Amino acid sequence: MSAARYAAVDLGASSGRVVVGAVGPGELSLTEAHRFANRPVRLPTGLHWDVLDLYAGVLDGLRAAAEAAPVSVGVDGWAVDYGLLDSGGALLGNPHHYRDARTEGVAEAVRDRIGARRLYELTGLQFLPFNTVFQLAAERGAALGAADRLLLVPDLVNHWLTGAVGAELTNASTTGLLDVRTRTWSAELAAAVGLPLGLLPEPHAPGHRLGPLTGPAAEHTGLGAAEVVAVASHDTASAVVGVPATTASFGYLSCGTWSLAGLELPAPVLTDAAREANFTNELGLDGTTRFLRNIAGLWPLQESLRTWAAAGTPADLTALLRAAARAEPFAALLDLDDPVFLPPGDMPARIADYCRRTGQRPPPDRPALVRCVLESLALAHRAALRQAADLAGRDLDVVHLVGGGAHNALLCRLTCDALGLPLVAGPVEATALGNVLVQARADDRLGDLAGMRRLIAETQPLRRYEPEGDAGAWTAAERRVAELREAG
Ligand code: LFR
Repeated sequence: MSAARYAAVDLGASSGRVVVGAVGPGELSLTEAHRFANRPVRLPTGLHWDVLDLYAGVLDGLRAAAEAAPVSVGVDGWAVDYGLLDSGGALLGNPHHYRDARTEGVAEAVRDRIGARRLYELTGLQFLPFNTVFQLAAERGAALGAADRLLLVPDLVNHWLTGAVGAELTNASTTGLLDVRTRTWSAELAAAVGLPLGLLPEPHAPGHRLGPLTGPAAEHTGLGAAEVVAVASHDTASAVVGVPATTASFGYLSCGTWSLAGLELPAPVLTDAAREANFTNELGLDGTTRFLRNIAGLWPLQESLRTWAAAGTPADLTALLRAAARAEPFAALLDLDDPVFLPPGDMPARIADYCRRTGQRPPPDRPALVRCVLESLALAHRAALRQAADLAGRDLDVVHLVGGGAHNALLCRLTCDALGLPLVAGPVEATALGNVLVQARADDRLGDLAGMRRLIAETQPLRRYEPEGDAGAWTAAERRVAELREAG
């Protein structure tokens, strides 16, 4: 059987891209067809996504992918954000960006009104101010009143490509509106934020066929013969599919703009301890639970690079990472859960302010700042994975770090040492691979999740790290971060 091709659309917070995956017996490879910028726009109404520009990028990408004659198309993207459509199908305004400040205060008020315990019992979700349920409570203006449908961003793209209306489950599970036990929308929670339940479309699982590309999408791309298949449309869910695990006792770090640190479990953990530790139970492929926690990830570093570039003094990241590897260890540390690191802005200034506020010397130069950010991230990885294992009653024998962070050898080294566990770095493209493999399975080319992962492990370049260095220094640093958190 020769290889078949699938087009994966992956929408990220700073860029989107379309890749073509080739899948055959013992064969799995990706070729990028098109990459485009995702530039959020600040309007008087807040921080928005330019979703039409993104969709234009998707169409151009699919047109470029058409040459490879893909059997199907799958779309994944970041979670929680949504578009509202009126009864004629028109988009009611540009979707808000989850880093917009409109949920400030609102999220806490809604949580306190419903009760943190009740929310967790129903949804199993970590408290993040931008969960869809809180964004809806913060909706101003007339859009919600005029809305007939709410579609999460990948579902919106699928709708424009095919006309189909639906809610893919892995992404629906991030909204704070899905009942974690029944996997249906919670009437109680929709009512609590004044959302008519009818706005939420019927959920479907990854692998569901949505139909062929139609209308302008088919015309523009030349892909009228291809079908759109729902993949694990939450990018993190696709990334977890793309983890090349070969044993059951693995932890994962999906590390890009965010780091998502956790375990794959057969069922949610809904204990008070899991809620208090702010762990989430999002849905994965084949009914699995993604028991994980959000960590700031590479965002503080990316925002620092952006700030320097905007000031006309861009950094050479490769040289900077080399210098950071030689910088003084544990000079300053950050609690990356501190809300000051969430919104866009001048991150180096914020890091310096944070250090002053917590009685630490601000990093004196860029390498020191990068060292501080990456050590803090490694410590957050350690804390989250150890806590996940503890809460789920599991032992870990290996950690997989997938996503863009796998490129960053210093981060991988620091994370491996902080955790004191073997770490397998890669694939960088775990999300796109997970997207492609779910399509290949819908095309009857693959079997279970373990088989998909075996194919990734056999075909993708991976790098293994073994822990080195002074374990005691990491324990001491962990204690310092805990103290910073308590003091903050
Ligand atoms: C990662 C991610 C996270 C989600 C955050 C916001 O790209 O999807 O899983 O919490 O973005 O949507």
